[in-house]
Amino acid sequence: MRISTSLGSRRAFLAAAAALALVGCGNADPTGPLPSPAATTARYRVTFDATWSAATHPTDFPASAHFSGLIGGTHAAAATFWTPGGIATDGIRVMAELGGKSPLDAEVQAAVAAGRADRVLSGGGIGRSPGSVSLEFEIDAAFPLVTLVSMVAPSPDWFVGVSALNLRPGGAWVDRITVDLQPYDAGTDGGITFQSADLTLVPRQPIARILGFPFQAGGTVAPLGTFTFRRIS
Ligand SMILES: [Ca+2]
Repeated sequence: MRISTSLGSRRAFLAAAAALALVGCGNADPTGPLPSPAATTARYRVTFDATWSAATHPTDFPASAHFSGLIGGTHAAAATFWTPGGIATDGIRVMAELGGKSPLDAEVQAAVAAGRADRVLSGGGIGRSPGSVSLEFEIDAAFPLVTLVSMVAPSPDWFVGVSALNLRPGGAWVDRITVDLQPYDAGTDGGITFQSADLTLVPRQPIARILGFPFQAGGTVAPLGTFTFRRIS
């Protein structure tokens, strides 16, 4: 860069330098340098981009399509809050049927007390799909797994989310990871349409991906959106 000695140009140069300094500082700048991948703690922003719409899933698409507030936690491998093929806890049942954060938050908190989890993650929902929402959180190397879920609403007991997603595989924090969100059935309500009346299942059935009606279109079930986890510091 050429530096002029004239006062006006020097002022412009200083303003430009100050702007660059502003861009360069602040850990929240996703383009800035990140601390070591081996750091013991990291901070992430997860963005839930919901693509679910009448265009992606035309069968019975409900007029008030939305997603409940994000709920979950950071934890170690010793904790599991849901898994495909497993039976829903009361926390997963209430989240998937009603969009409630409790008692899933209490289940995470109990795991924190038992030394198997580190934090409850709780964020906003998406009032109308398609849409997006973000949540920032700290995560510790001793608890590098993330479980995070949201109810597909309205629905009997359908949800999207991740279970035990490892943000520190091989001892290195990932800079960015995007996960497709497939619809799951919590196995606690037998309704088959978005607006079905309550039909409690006793006993509960295993949590399973929904591979057919009403999400299938053109022979496949498209994801309802994505979670993108970006390390920000
Ligand atoms: Ca069900």
